[in-house]
Amino acid sequence: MEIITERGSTYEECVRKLQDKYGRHVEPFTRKTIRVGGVLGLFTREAVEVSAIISHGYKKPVSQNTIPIQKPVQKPLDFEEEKKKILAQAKTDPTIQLVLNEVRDIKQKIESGSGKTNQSEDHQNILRIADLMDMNDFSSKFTRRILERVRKEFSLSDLDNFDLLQEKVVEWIGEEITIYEESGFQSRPRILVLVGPTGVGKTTTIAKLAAVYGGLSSGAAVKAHSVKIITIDAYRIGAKQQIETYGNIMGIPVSSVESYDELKKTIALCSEDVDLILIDTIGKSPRDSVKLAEMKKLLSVCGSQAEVHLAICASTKSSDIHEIIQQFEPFNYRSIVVTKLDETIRVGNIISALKDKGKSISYITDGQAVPADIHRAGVVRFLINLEGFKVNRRAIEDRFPNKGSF
Ligand SMILES: Nc1nc2c(ncn2[C@@H]2O[C@H](COP(=O)(O)OP(=O)(O)OP(=O)(O)O)[C@@H](O)[C@H]2O)c(=O)[nH]1
Ligand SMILES: [Mg+2]
Repeated sequence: MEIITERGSTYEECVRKLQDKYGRHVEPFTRKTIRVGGVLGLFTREAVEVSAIISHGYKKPVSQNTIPIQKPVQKPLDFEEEKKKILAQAKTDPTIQLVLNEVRDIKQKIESGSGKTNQSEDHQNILRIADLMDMNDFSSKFTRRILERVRKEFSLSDLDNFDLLQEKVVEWIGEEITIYEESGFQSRPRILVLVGPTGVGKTTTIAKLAAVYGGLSSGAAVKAHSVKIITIDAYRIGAKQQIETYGNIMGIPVSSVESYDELKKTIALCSEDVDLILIDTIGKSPRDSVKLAEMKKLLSVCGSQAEVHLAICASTKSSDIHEIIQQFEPFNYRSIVVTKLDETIRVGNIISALKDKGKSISYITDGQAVPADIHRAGVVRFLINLEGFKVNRRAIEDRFPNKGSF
């Protein structure tokens, strides 16, 4: 007696195959459902495996005289061939490529320990730091980098000193923040354009900048310049009035333009007597690529000298920040204005995303008051906002001196 197994798409197919091979000497006795084919466990199919007993009386048919009866036998499953087909398809099919990339990412994450830490091996204080980073919404990639640095640069005895450890970590987080180097008023007029998604505070920020650079802000140690505001947001009800109201109160001229030619003419007309032109734009969804392209075309009149800044709200979730950064890339923006910092207590998401994308921060805004609630970006401001970390303010101020605040 011999036990053999046969695989096929259905139970009937397996039995037919067995009978073709062994005739009446075969007796199926178990069946089970299995999964076959696929790549990395994906795209597998269900199949059946049947085990059967071959009785003693079975002899291999060797006669050359017998003419085998040609039955319409289904081609047996060739699993190797199936696998090759799927792999070949995977190379050209974008959906399969996407899934495979995600599987690779997940695999990498699992292999590298999810970004947090290896719970069983790490020092207690490293785990505490990992939790604090998590609490502040830092990305797992960012946290992993900081923890690797801790493991590399801290001896076991130093790790016991939690105050020292957190002080260093705060400093290292600060090193990951890039502050925009303002070029100032070298070219005249300086043209500063603010783009960004809807409702992030662009118009309010333009008004704040106008007041600060126009010398209207009492606390700001900034020389008074002659400023002009141009808005290309002429279509939306209320948008024009909003910026004109600010302009009227501050005594700063505001022009509203609708086309490339109008913008060109307006810039040319005021170029002689204005130090700074601030351009407010229409809030755009990062998904609306057609409208973004139209606006880009209109703004191209400002030339490559124009400083474009992208406004992003501090509480935007990480995946959206990545999308915004990417979709506004065609504007060649130089830096990011982080708005509404007052509306969130967690800044890890924005710090991580900007580090990932290699972007600097130019200004931050932290309230609705014009012009009080705008500041030149500084590392310290982000660090003192960190939740749960004991921050030695004097030490970080020494380490990251402010380059002329307002
Ligand atoms: N809390 C807080 N609110 C702000 C800040 N900046 C602006 N705002 C408020 O956010 C709202 C939208 O501000 P806008 O300046 O109109 O935003 P916008 O980006 O120009 O909007 P759109 O032109 O519609 O795209 C207003 O109520 C502002 O007062 C800030 O830093 N903190
Ligand atoms: Mg606006």
